[in-house]
Amino acid sequence: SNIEQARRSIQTEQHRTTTEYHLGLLKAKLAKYRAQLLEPSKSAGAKGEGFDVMKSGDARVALIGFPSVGKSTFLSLMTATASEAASYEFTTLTCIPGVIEYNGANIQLLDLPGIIEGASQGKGRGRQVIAVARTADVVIMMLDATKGDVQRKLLEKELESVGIRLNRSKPNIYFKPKKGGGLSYNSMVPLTMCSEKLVQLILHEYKIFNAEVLFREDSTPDDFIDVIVGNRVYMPCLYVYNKVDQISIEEVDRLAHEPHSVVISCGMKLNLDFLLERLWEYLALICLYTKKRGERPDFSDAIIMRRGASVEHVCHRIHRTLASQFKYALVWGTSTKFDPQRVGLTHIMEHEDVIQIVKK
Ligand SMILES: Nc1nc2c(ncn2[C@@H]2O[C@H](COP(=O)(O)OP(=O)(O)OP(=O)(O)O)[C@@H](O)[C@H]2O)c(=O)[nH]1
Ligand SMILES: [Mg+2]
Repeated sequence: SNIEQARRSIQTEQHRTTTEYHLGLLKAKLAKYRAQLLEPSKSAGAKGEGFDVMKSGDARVALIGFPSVGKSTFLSLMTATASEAASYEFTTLTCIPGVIEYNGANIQLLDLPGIIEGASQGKGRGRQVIAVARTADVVIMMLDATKGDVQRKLLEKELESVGIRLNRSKPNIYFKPKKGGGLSYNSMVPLTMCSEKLVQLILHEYKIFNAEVLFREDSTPDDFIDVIVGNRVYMPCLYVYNKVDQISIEEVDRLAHEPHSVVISCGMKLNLDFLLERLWEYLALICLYTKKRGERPDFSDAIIMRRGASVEHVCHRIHRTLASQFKYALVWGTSTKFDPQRVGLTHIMEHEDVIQIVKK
């Protein structure tokens, strides 16, 4: 009957919510346990926290992948650095930096040892590799196209478990622990996954009894845990399927259509230009050119900045005292309506804009 049906659906719903609820708590516990695991142990051998490679250039890209997928072959192809490549696994044992020059920018590319399942728990050199990955602006996850997308899922899990979030933005939750006053819980949208009770229990798990919480989107318990635990990194990632010379055209087509994916063959030098174009997008860099009054812009020497940089950022880049002497700037390019346009310090620059700064 209808009543029977309704009752059943309510029961299912109740079952679903309690299950979600327990799962939420369990996840909070697990996240706490993992965080403890990751804390550098005070005992011997704790010093190898990463491979000490100096950051250089305008951005850093880390090559992560299983052994023998072609990471070193790729580095040797794209940069002037040679990194030994061989058909046996674990050829690379340390971090080898190279530089890709693209659009006038120097992009540091790091070849790393292959990682294996369990890397996040310290298997192989996993921890060191992951420590380096956390310092990158973009991760290239290199995958063996002949192995389908199994490798991708495994590595995603490894990185996920150490707090690296790929191609996701930071949860839009305001969270502030307080000295007293209990829990203040608010949301700007209807929440379907985080009830006040669950939020409270998760916080108790972290011994937080006084806090201000404001959900600005319909977040999951996992998102909320991420915000409490902190130290998560949100990182753009390109999944690069190498060795497509070894698979069928249909399979190439399928892999190429996956989100954030690029297919290449280092062996046959296929699609490498396209990969660079995508990498540039993911790096979110812009090139700016400066111009002196009455002179032509200096197109030989680009200033490389992050997307979203303002005129003030540009001033700081040119000279530390320039912003304080700033009167106005003239900008030519896609960020302005007129060519040139007079702008102030807060104006946001765009790729290939030309700027002339006028001092007081
Ligand atoms: N068929 C084919 N083989 C490739 C391609 N790219 C690399 N290889 C081969 O794959 C093997 C492994 O390459 P490496 O560059 O050493 O791999 P790696 O990822 O650096 O490996 P580890 O350092 O052990 O982690 C070598 O024998 C390469 O010649 C490709 O596009 N196609
Ligand atoms: Mg290698």
